Amino acid sequence: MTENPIFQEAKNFIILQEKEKVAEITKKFIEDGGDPMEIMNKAFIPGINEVGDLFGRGQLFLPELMLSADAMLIATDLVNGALEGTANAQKKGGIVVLATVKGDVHDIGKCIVVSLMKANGFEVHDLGRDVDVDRIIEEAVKVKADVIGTSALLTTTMKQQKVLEEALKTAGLKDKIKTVVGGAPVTPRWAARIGADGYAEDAQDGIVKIKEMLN
Ligand code: B12
Repeated sequence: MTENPIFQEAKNFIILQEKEKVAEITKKFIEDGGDPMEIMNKAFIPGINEVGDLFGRGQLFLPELMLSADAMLIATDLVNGALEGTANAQKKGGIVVLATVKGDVHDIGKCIVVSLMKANGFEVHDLGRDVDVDRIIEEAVKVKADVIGTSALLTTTMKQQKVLEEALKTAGLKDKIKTVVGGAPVTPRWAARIGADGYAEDAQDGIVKIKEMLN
């Protein structure tokens, strides 16, 4: 089956930093009954990943990266809004605290995870980005979280996920609260090495892993 050409078009709008066109195409796709996660996974994420590759190779610079990120945030807001509309409050998925780790402002992926988890019936406490490990643990204890999920997009900030594991052990909470780690540079090997309970490749995988942990 050939892929819907709208995905290539939407991907290009992210790369070309076309904010209005991103908004238009996303709204139209959703209004026409399209699955919001499909346009996210098939168009916007590949688009922003390509921007990241171009930036990494020095073929695109920070101001352009920031404009593409703005376009991506518009898409994410629209997709997340549509996902929240599908939330099924009857399914009880467990209590999850989510944050992007300290020193890291990348939160597009984490926000997608937040919305998809809410849509799947989880009680989500989103602490935002650049969040200290102590703050994460404090909130997890306060809300009696089953799971802490952290996102890290920089090789330098991934280490905060290890700091979290160590702090949970020191506080005697390691066997009480499960952890799941994500973010582009994070791997299953890293998760195993630091003693995290799970690794998620994307938001959907995160839901699957957390459900497995809680069963
Ligand atoms: C957009 C972007 C930005 C935006 C972020 C805007 C925002 N509000 O998030 C801006 C412009 C601010 C930015 C800044 C910087 N960035 Co930047 N950025 C990116 C870019 C292009 C895309 C990231 C993204 O949003 N991806 C899309 C989302 C959907 O994917 P994701 O985050 O991986 O999330 C998915 C999964 O990983 C998973 N997931 C993620 N987290 C979690 C958590 C849980 C619990 C679960 C279950 C799942 C899960 O689910 C998500 C959905 O499927 C990446 C390139 C890349 N390929 O990652 C570079 C990249 C991460 N940035 C990079 C750099 C260097 C920077 C800067 C240092 C640049 C600078 N010189 O200032 C600063 C750092 C600022 C800081 N202190 O954090 C480098 C990092 C290199 C490295 N080795 O660490 C990258 C890889 C680009 C590159 N190729 O060089 N950036």
